Amino acid sequence: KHIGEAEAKYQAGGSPLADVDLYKDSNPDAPKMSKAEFDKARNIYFQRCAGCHGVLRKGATGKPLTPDITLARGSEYLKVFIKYGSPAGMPNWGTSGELTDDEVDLMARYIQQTAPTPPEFGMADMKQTWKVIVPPEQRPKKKMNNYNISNIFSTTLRDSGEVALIDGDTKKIINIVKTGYAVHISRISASGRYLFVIGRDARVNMIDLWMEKPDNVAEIRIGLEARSVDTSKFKGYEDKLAIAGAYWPPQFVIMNGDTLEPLKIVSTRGLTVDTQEYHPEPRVASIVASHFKPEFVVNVKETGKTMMVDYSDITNLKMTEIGSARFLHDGGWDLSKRYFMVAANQSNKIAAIDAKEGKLAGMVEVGKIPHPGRGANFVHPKYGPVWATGHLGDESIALIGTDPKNHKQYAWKLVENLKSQGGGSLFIKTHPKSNHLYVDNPLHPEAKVSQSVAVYDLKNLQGGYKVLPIGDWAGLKDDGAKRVVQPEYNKDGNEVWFSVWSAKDKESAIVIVDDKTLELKTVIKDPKLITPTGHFNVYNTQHDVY
Ligand code: DHE
Repeated sequence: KHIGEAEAKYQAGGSPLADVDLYKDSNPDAPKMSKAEFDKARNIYFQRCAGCHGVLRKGATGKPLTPDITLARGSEYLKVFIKYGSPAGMPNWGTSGELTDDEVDLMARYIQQTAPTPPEFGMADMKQTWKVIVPPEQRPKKKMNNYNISNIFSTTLRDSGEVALIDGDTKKIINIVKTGYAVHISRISASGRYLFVIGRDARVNMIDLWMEKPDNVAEIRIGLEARSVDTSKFKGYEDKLAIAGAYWPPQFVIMNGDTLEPLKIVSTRGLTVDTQEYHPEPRVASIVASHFKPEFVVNVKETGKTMMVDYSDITNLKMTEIGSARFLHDGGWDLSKRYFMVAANQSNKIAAIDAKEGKLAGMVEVGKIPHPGRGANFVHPKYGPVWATGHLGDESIALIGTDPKNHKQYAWKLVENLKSQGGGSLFIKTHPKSNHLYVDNPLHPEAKVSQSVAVYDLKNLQGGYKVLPIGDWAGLKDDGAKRVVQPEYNKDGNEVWFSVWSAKDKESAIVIVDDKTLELKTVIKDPKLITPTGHFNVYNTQHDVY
């Protein structure tokens, strides 16, 4: 199996646009399709193909598939490509059994039609979906429960469209909260009171952790498909504003931090950083809130630009546009929280964005398809503060120097490469109180690797890694995929939590490891823990500890 395929399958996670009824009369030059055939193909396209090839099929990490190109190739050629895949990363949808020959034929005809354009989603649409479930004046004036809320974990239950709030002290489920579908991330307001989550379907939920039983207090849809949300953290603006970014339409929206009332929508359509050509659908990837200025750091995938959005005056909105490389995806702060390290994943680079000066501090060539999550920060005996990322496309762990003041010669350089279990890594994590660095490999083709995690001793990085069989430790009753996803520490930094993620009809679990002994501490199992993926500790997320 070639590496690009893991990346392509990862991007084929399914889009809510699959359910939007879009039918265009077929292109007169394209092979004929009935409406029923078109609808079926459109659904498959948004489930499997749009992640790489784009909603409008203009190309992103995958090649463009507009009719000017596909008609010239012709049905027979396209069918072979779809069925058998290509070494460049196109999955073998036919021979892998995921599409039948009839479906391969259908898709070959579909991509010769003009791509249907999904509708826009503006202020009126947002307002229609906006609900204040508990208005601010009816909310508690103080914390009404006995939970140690800074050690709560918000765990995505991907396929059930919920998050589980789990008490990090007792390991008991506090509540299962209804949210959008396949919540991508959880973020915490500056005060630590409010939890914000966003579903793939662009539904944002705001949960009040002060309620006797923490639950939703507001909700809105900000588009048709999305991945990112955050809230204002600069002094004087704590809990004041929220922001969410959409994949479709390509835009972000600034909202009231109390109620989610939408205030200002900004389009990200524009020119790419390198060839400076117009791109019709630059998706909003990671968003973080700056600690240095009243700014949101908004990373735009297809244009390869980071927008520093000044929220101090949203009527006269000022934005600094920092160009780096395509295609910006995920990232996290360095140890000082001044530099945002963002993966330009198809360029195999990490860009360091200086949030204090509002400019590009450096670009570092790393391994194939860096995928840090938020990355991992620690102090290296020789290189000083470093930030680390794993990769989807190879087995390297890149350590990058992040201290231009006291370790100038190493700043924004790849100072060391560690070897891990293999590619297919999504997340890496450490904690200021820990001597360990954990690296997952949920997309590795071998079960032995995808069901385990590698741990390095920060005091002896050259000593290699130890493998913890997290999937086995879960002791699940059926033989699911058991992909081990996302190491996350508790507040004290002495436990590490992992999701053991199997399909929705199979048992999944959360496995907790004692960080000192690297032994199993607890397994959380519950019939309600359906497809757990990301999990976010309140304190560590609130303070950007990673
Ligand atoms: Fe993610 C972070 C997009 C697939 C779990 N993911 C992110 C971010 C983006 C993103 C833009 C950064 C958000 C931020 O910091 O503001 N993810 C995408 C995709 O486009 C992609 C490739 C394909 C898709 O169809 O969604 C994708 N992601 C996945 C998965 O398959 C995962 C494992 C499970 C799932 O939800 O489907 C997954 N992504 C996560 C998690 C984070 C994340 C847990 C947050 C990591 C963190 O530590 O901050």
